[in-house]
Amino acid sequence: MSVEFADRKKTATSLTGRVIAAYGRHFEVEVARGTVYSCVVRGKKKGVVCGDEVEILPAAGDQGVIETILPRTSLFYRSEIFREKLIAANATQLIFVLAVVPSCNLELLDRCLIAAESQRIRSLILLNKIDLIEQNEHTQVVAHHLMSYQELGYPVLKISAKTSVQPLIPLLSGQTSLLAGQSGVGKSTLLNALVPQAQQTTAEISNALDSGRHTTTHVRLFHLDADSSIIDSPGFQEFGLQQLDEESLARGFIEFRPFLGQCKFRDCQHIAEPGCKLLQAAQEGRFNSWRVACYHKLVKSLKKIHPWMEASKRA
Ligand SMILES: Nc1nc2c(ncn2[C@@H]2O[C@H](COP(=O)(O)OP(=O)(O)OP(=O)(O)O)[C@@H](O)[C@H]2O)c(=O)[nH]1
Ligand SMILES: [Mg+2]
Ligand SMILES: [Zn+2]
Repeated sequence: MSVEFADRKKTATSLTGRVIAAYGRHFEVEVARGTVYSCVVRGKKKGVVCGDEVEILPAAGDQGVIETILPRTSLFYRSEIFREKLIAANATQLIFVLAVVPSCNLELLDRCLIAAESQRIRSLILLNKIDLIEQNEHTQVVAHHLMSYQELGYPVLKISAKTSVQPLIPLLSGQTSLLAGQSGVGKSTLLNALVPQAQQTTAEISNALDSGRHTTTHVRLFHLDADSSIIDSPGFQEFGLQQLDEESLARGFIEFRPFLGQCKFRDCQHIAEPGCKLLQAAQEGRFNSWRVACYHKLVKSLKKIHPWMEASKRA
């Protein structure tokens, strides 16, 4: 995605900072550790997101105006047909959090891994609330299933945020990590255990609905040390990938990559085409069948979006 209004000239009085919180049209921008400006964006332009490096023009007191978004190294976002939701910029690592309760949605996991791959963000899978696993047979199956992701190269960690986050700490060093996942899986609880002064609000899940209560409503970044930070984000129930074309979608499945570009037809979608090397590899049992099924479901769900639709999503 292009960075908007990056053409503005830097003025002598402008400051460079990082967006540490995004509240709709208001943003907190940290220009030095502990020095935070409350900012709006100049004009009607939008698209500023937590984690963005920006140039601001200070105004009265601790107020400021965001003038420029500096180039991003990554942008993690989801996109449904009529709506795009930017989540965080410049994250280097996605921590996809699942939990014993509420029940895991594994399609969300695949979708988030694909979105992260498309932005060259590395991913870590974290199964939380492991203290409850004895009571839950379904998650015992899921935990076993997650080991296949470890074989693909994604680290899988099983922890209890309520007991100890110690195993997670070495994996955060030098990274800007983004906590993402369904509501109620314990993202903010993990955050509070890692950054006790954060005091993010957490809430009991609804057992009746088997879901969280959407407690976190805004994206916010916290420092772990001089080189590492971590971002808490609101839980989601769905994760659209309309921003991706068929090729990026296939590349999002890392195990498919060695077979891409070798099919008989250059525009092969790997559904039922003759001479498809990916389908041949699938038939030879080289992939997990549910990943192939997930790819087919996603590629068929991609809708052709007209340019006017794309523009209206961001207006
Ligand atoms: N038993 C147990 N409960 C946990 C653990 N981690 C979190 N919880 C509980 O799970 C509930 C939801 O936790 P939150 O941290 O609010 O979940 P969240 O992912 O931030 O949810 P949203 O902000 O809605 O996206 C709270 O009642 C937590 O106390 C854990 O490791 N074990
Ligand atoms: Mg939360
Ligand atoms: Zn093919």
